[in-house]
Amino acid sequence: TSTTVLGYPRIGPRRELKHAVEKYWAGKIGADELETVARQLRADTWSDLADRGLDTVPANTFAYYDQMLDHIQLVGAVPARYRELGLSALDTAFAMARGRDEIGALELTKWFDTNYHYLVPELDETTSFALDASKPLGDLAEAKALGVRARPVFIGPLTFLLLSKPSAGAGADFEPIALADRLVEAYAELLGQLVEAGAEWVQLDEPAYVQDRTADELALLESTYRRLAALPNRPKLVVTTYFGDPGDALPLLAATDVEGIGVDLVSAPALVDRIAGLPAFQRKTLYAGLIDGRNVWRGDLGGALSRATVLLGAVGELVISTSSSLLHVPYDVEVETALDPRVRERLAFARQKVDEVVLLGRALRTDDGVLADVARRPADGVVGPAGFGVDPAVRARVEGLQAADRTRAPYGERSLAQETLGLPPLATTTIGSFPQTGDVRKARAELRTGAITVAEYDERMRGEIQRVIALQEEIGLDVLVHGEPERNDMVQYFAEQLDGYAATELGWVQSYGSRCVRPPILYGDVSRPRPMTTEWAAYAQSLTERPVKGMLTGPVTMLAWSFVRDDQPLGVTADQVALALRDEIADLVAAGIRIVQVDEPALRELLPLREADRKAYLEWSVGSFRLATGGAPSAVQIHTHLCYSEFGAVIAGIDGLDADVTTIEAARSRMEVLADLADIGFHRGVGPGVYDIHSPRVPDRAETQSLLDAALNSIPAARLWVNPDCGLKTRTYTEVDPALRTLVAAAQAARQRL
Ligand code: THG
Ligand code: ZN
Repeated sequence: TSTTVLGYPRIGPRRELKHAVEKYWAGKIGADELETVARQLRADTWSDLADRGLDTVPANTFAYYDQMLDHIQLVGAVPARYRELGLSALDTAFAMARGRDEIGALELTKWFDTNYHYLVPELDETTSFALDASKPLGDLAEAKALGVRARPVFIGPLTFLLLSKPSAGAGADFEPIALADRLVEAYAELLGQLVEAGAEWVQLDEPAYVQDRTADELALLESTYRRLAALPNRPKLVVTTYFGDPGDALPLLAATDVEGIGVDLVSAPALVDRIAGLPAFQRKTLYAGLIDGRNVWRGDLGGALSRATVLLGAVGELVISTSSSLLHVPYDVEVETALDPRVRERLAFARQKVDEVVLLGRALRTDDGVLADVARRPADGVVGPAGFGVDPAVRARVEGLQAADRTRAPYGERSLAQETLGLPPLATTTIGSFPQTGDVRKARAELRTGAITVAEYDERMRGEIQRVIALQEEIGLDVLVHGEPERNDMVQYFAEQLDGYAATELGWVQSYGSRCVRPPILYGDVSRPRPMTTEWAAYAQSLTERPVKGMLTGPVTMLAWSFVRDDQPLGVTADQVALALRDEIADLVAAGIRIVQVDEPALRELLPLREADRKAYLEWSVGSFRLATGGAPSAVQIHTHLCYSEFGAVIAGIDGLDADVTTIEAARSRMEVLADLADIGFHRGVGPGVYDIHSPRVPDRAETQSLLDAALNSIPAARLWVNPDCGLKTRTYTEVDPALRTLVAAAQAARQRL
């Protein structure tokens, strides 16, 4: 038995990489200094992992921006428009990641069902691969100099192709997977170079095979790995899947001559029995993902030990490992000194997970008492029997829920009752946040450090709200917002106010490139000790005759962007959050708010990777939204907002939310989502964004008008709303002010023509 992990965070325990990369972009440091920071981070990571007792460590998991981006350069698949810039390799990578001058960036999209985002390779018939292995070879040399045994990690050829998209110039029938033969040649060359450089094992990640795959794609997996395994001069290969069950891919892989197979036994514990039933595993090294790589709870070491013991008898060699790369969890829980110790003792971040892997390895290898200790350790990620985090009232309330709690009056009845709002056709609004000015950020920082009192802070926020309301009235918007100056992040803000949630100080996780998030930790039963948003909303409403929207984050998004307890179904946890929101809506209504928006930008994100699991997901996720909003009187208009595109797969779910108005990202995709909505007979209010706020460009009148006309083609004016794509938080007033005036003018002109 030996021990390893599949991958490790790279941003640095204090976000050193983020800071260095952003300084490089700003021209404050050169490439040499950036490279020095990176080399030090790699060395620190490898030394720490080896010191903690891992037998082998992953290499090539470091990336300045994204591992997929590095892989594009490794196999020489850089699109011509970036190659032609004639930049250094580093600057070419950053050009692909961020765009440069007139040239846009590669598309960014979610890495499976995690919160990490990767850059999407663009391939076509003319793509010819050309290997440049300097980065992994450099890693190997660095690790060797430190005296650690490193295992280079790469995205596997098929996952690389399956996650790619055809470039704009590709033929209509072109699919990236057609390039498999060509790409495998590059991998063959890569493996040759790695074995020459002394790599004993190489890890090839094929997580695309935990998603539904066609028979052809499955056959390609087997033939590809037969080919690679047949190479005369190569390191040992371990092919890993994670985030789910590889299903039919498992026996196919086992039938090839690759030496190792890695599986995620946390998300798919039933794999233990399947592996024990496959004789081919008697000749394999199993990389057993027994410690959760993507959630933050201390592992159930007793359970892991008994699974490992079953596997010991069923496989040739056993390597204890994590279920996935540790990229998805923060570095170290030890530094979180402000966390309630009763929460902290249940947590394991990346460093603690390494310790768990090492401990399991020792327990299996020796009989020095560790084994008994480990076996006795209880499962975590659960609220304790001692009662901490348990709220009997919340549990009873969830158990007592009825179908009627999730059902409002029929839409026709509601829309009649909502006529009292007096809104025109093509009503204009915004998504909620206004630009976060330097003053607003300064006030938050000063409150944190104690430089200003709460009263002074509240006064400044009221001043900001007053300004934002006056501006919206002057611009002529119909439904106003208070602008959310008091909110840092739409999930964090509510998590801080709910019981059952904890926050970290340094628990950063990479989201994309240099951007990080600090997901709150949902550890116990959730409840709302007091109203969360009513004061701000009521204050804003007191300043205007026009309706002001109350703004809440929906239950699904509250889970998707947090680390969530795993001792009960997500649907139960979502219902607990939903009840807190339901009470908040009741308070908002009592305070005179007539429109409430419940945002669910992450509805698409938690969608299960396999079709078979999606129905159940949509049932609980949509159900929790309906529970949150189901208590609103008919005259109260419920809005929701969705973004991050690819709505196709959840379109029925969007309908199921039963919101009176749905605002949705659409400007970039030229209103494609409207056709999907029409297909399912969506008949409530829709606000497809006519202003793309993800770009600093201020759209002109003609552009806004043409998007609005496109929308009017599929939605009648009475149900069509006119609004930006998303919140305005990341934009500046110099962009937002003219863009909103253009938006209102376009709506007014269209009304004239009705
Ligand atoms: N909030 C949360 N999670 C999210 C998003 C969000 N996950 C998905 C998506 N949106 C990710 N997008 C971003 C966008 C910006 C940043 C991070 C993720 C970002 N982060 C700051 C940084 O890295 O400098 C830190 C922000 C902070 O100080 O809290 O800019 O909207 N929860
Ligand atoms: Zn949005």
